[in-house]
Amino acid sequence: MRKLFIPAIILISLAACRHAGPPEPYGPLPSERQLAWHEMEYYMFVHFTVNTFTGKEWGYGDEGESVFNPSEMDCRQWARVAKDAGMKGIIITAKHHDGFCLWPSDYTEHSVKNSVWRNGKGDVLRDLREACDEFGLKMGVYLSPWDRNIAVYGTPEYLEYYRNQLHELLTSYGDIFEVWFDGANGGSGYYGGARETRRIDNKTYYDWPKTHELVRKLQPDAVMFSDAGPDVRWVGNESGMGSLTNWCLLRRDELWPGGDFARILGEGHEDGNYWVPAEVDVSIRPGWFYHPEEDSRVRSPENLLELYYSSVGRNSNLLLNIPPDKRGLLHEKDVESLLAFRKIREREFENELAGGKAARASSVRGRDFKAGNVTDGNPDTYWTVKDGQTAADITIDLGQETEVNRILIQEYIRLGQRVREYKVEALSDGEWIPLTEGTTIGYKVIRKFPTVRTSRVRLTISKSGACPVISNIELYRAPGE
Ligand code: FUL
Repeated sequence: MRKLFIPAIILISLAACRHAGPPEPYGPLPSERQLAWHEMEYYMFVHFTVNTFTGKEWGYGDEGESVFNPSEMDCRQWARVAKDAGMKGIIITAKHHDGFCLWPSDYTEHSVKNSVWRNGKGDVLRDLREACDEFGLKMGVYLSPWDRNIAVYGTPEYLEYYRNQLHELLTSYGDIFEVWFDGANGGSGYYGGARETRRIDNKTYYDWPKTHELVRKLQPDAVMFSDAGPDVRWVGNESGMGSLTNWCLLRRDELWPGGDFARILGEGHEDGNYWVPAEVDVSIRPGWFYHPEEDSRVRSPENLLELYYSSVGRNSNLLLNIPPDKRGLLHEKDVESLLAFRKIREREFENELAGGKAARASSVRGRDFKAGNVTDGNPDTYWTVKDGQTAADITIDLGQETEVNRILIQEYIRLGQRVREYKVEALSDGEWIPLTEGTTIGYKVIRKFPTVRTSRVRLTISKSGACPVISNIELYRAPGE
């Protein structure tokens, strides 16, 4: 009897262990379209319009269509460069504040159709679609809500105009991954000849919910960006800086595009009731549009790498603007810097040291959620602990003394964003020494620290909204330091 009884207990507890189910989701969760967006990480912004030819940043709206005349227009060059740079998509200013449309819109005369470029038969959006398809890139559109050209701007009629244009863009150019709604509204403009200042109420004028509905209907897989989402939020600055504390969560109903929310947008809201992650938009040059006098002020590859750490490394996507010049080409200086940035980025993350290495945790929820899941290279497996445990640690055993100076950590965000405080330490001469510490993790953080020689690296999560769920940890020895 006794002999039978003991194995039965073991069997029962083994079975319980094996069948421990996944934790319940915690808080707001990302949609499938947002999950796909997170994985985009790094893509190109293209600012191109009459400003490229007039030298302005904000066209007044009275520019003649003939001004737009790129001499060597080639969207394939943009796409090839984006691909070679390691980017996954391109978002284009289909219409900037000046109101000039890069596609032959049926709703205005102020577009490429009345330019001399290709005798009015050109369509930048069509060219870009073909180029993106050829190079395996996703495509996104920016359609400025502020329009300084059109007479009806400021009236309800404009909203119909704006939605008609959105309808054209979202039905004529294939799958769109992101629709970009700018919050800028400056006031003065041409407005069909009125040449006056028009003020609108950012909060109410655009009736955003109706526009959002239209986008959802026409392109259900597209995310919508604005200061306040609904799917992706502005990071609150244009200098390339993601916030160190960065919740993918937002009380988005309290905010609206163009409102004064820069500080909130950096961190998001820990108690936000929607998943609205941050996107860092920044230009490779001082301006958003091409100006020859800025040719000497293109960001260096090293500077771009810093931007990468302060955006992708801080749980944000990086939307990097590379403005085409008057030829309609990305300028040689920008291309050179961009491609060199790819090289140094690849060198930075060349040697992943944790992959396949053993890991041990302070506790484990069950067999399916073991510590080793963080080093198995599979984004669908994760380490987690029992419900109610909001502090835990996990140690990666590198097997031998190894130099390390970067750590990459990812939460399994399908179950929500949880971690509020963590630290990373290394075992050195029998003692745990601090390497780095932080607050939020989310989709991804990458942290730098001075090179250390160690055989073990430990991540300790000291505060978490619910049991932490970590899908991936990577360690690197980047050159230098
Ligand atoms: C701002 C605009 O005013 C700039 O011209 C640029 O398009 C930038 C991305 O957004 O709000």
